[in-house]
Amino acid sequence: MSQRFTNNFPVCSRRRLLQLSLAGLGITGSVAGLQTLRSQINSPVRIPPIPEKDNSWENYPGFDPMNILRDFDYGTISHKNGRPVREFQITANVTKTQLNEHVFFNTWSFNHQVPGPTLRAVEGDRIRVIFHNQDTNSHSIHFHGIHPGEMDGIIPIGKNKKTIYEFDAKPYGLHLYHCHISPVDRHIGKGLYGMFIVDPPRKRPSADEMVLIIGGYDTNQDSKSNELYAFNGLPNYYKKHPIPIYQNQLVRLYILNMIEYDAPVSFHIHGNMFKVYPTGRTMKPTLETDIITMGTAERHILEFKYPYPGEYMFHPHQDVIAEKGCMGKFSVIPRSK
Ligand SMILES: [Cu+2]
Repeated sequence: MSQRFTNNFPVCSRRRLLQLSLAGLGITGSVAGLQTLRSQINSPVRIPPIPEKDNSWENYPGFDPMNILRDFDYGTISHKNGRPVREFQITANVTKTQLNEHVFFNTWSFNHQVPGPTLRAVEGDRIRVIFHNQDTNSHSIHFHGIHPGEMDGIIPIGKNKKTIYEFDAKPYGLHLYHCHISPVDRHIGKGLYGMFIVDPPRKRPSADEMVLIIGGYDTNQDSKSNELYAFNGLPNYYKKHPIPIYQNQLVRLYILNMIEYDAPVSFHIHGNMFKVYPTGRTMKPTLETDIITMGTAERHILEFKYPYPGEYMFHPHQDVIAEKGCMGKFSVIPRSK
């Protein structure tokens, strides 16, 4: 069984607490301030309850973007030569997917979901991905990051064939994986992509962590444009089912653009600003803004806290794309609840 976590918990030394208290609060020798800081850092991340879905077409059996949002697959862990080996099982399949009230689409999917599972490791871990192609078309898994050429995942894996991709997780940052079989636009556009997070050796601070992958669907299959767009697989899902987050709690958003055919798209949140860690390759933000633009396969870590309760949209500012399904909302819940 894979080990899965929905949040993380802080590990913080006394020295680090003192550094934070001095740098973050401007408190020198204040016992009360240090106690407050200690309670803030030591309080575990709270994940708000997910509201029940109504009895609509969305109960069609399939993947649920609300589950994909905070689901991290850490693999099955063993040890070899004193370091962790994380083994992941990934299949490629055809999954009949209901995109909205009227449109069914045969997605090509990793583990029967679009996007595929979010794979997660720590820099330096050994990664072993056992890939089983259960589709009739050939597929592969190509990872971004640093690895040897023979593990680059560009060789077609045929129907009912298996292969193993094995490499070291590096460098730390936010990466991705996708099928790399020609025509790649079709294989990605039908859903064969996912996120690959390599955590830095020194953990990032505790936060409500979540994944959003922007995708497009070429439902008329003309290989020219997309007719529908989505965050985490289903158009307009988070518009109808806002993502609950807590007021003043740090959100760490891993965002990736996987839209084919269109020019780069932006990501914008309402009522707030976010800090940007480009490609997740920095420990300090390089920018604070409320909109960022990404080409296909470009990705960033964004961090923010909402100071006021309420509902806030997020979407690309290419508004045609937003209106064709790439629209969502955060529901900011007062911390007292
Ligand atoms: Cu493919």
